Amino acid sequence: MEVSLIGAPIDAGQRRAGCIMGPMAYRVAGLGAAIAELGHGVEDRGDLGPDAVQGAHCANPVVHDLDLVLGWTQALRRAVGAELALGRMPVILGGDHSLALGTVAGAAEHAASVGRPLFLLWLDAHSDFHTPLTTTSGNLHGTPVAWIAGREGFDAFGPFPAALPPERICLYGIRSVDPAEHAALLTHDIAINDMRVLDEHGIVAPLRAFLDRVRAAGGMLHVSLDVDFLDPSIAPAVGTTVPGGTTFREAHLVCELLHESRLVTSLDLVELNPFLDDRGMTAKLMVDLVGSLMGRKVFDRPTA
Ligand code: B3U
Ligand code: MN
Ligand code: MN
Repeated sequence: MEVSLIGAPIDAGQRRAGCIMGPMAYRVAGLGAAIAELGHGVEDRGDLGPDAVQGAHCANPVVHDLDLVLGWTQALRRAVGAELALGRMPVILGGDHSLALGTVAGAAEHAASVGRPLFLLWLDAHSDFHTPLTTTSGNLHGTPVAWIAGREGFDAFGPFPAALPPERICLYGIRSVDPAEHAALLTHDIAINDMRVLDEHGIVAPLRAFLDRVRAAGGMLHVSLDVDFLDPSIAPAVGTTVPGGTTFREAHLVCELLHESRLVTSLDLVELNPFLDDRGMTAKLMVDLVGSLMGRKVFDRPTA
């Protein structure tokens, strides 16, 4: 695999300072070397900046930093599309989750241009299914999945390029859903693997079922990994910790299955707030998880 690291130091999609240091923390924790060690080519494209956008309007007065988020969305959309067009795998180092408005748009545009369906795996404690009109926090990091699914209320963003039908979206690890998101999710047929589902069926079966669908459709797969997918005891460096997250071993298993599937074509690493970390443990864990996603194994069994 040829991997391109893209720094996206955006923190405008939420209110807690610190996410802006995310890309640098991944570099300090050795992300590039960890990927190269597994035999992949790695290019670090450095940090991206937002396009200049001014005067965007939203009818919901609590929404903040709309211009900045729009500027990042445009820049990331282009950057991800360009890497995929080169046949490379973009790995975006966030930055808060609003960056996925841009990365998934870029991936969707590329997939449409090559005639393949794009699938989305959202590894997160939250469903991020608000629209700018329903959010009560005003934080746009809680909105990407809604735009990607083609919901209304994103006038400032324009229509999502090739909106994903619900069967191509999989929410995984969910344990915090606001009432307006809940109501909207009930009217969409998106696979919601909340912790109730994962506790009952285990971490493997629901993921395998989704990956089988991606494979059968010849799809591309964008994975968006929010730090709060992980339990706060092992990943404290995130602004919105939610108890009851995935364990160290479950998270590695998810990443190993993703590697074995060979389906992942682009990846976001989001919401790391190094200011809240404990001696870099969260940054290091995220780097290790990317290692598992890119082929690191404890024991390499020959496959038939
Ligand atoms: N749903 C809440 C909380 C939230 C969403 N994503 C994160 N937090 N990280 C909101 O503000 O929309
Ligand atoms: Mn999120
Ligand atoms: Mn989250």
